[in-house]
Amino acid sequence: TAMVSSALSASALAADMTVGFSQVGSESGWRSAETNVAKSEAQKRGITLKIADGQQKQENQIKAVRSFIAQGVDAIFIAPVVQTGWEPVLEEAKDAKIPVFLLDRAIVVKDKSLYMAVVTADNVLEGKLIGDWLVKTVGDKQCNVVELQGTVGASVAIDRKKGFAEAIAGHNNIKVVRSQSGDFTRSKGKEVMESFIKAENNGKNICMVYAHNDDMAIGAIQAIKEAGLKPGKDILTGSIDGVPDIYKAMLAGEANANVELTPNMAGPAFDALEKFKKDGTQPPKIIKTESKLFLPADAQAELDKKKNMGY
Ligand code: GYE
Repeated sequence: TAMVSSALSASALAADMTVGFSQVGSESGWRSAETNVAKSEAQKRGITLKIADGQQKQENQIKAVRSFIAQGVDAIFIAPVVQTGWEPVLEEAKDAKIPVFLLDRAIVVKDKSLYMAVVTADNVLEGKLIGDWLVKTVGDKQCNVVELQGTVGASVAIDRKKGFAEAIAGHNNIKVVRSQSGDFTRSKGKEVMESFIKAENNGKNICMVYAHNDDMAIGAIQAIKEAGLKPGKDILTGSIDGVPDIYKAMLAGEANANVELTPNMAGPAFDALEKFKKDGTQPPKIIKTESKLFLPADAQAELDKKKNMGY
């Protein structure tokens, strides 16, 4: 009977759990897919998930976390818009003994015990994979790159910039001539790309656009077309996420390289949380998701794969 009752209480635990999720917003297709997957992963497990949309503002996210603490949730998930400024609210969660999991972006804190684990890709590697691809693709040719950065202060933007820079370092024919934030959105990506094109001889001085996410790349592709140039040919593209539209652009010959990022960040966090609640198992501090480069030849298969992934 002891075994039966402990098995019962373990499953009852998951079913009774409420998790508060402070989401960044809905700035990108990937982000919306992440939200959708979080909902279905919670439902699958019988966990009640409360989602607060931070609308890309840290102050909104901090308010949401405080409200989750006040409601006495069993755990808090945060996709932190920027990497700094989280200590005070995380101290409050710690005092309330509520475990915190970070999803898809990291934070900078002295005291690592302020969160249980972060589920994230190696974002430096993502940037490096695109940079390595470019080095191989252009060979000795001169190549001026324009870079569309993600949200200023976001760990993923900092890391993706770093990885790309590392890959092209020492290749003096490749140079980042302009770099600016497009805030991870399609509209900002397009707008900033338009200004890059104007500043670089109507785009004729640009060999490649490196975008920290696909949505900005898709905006950039639009800007390139409107300037009378051919995306994917006159100006190469490389970006990160793997949203369906980037594979469609690849199939149309308008995008060249992509690193896929799973939108399932909540699943591994729920797994770790359930284990922790059951017998106190501490998860690894970093729960790493896979990063892989995809080229146009893979685009159709990738597009098909996306059907059941929250897009
Ligand atoms: O790549 C981008 C989103 O933090 C990993 O945020 C996430 C990034 C993702 O807006 O599309």
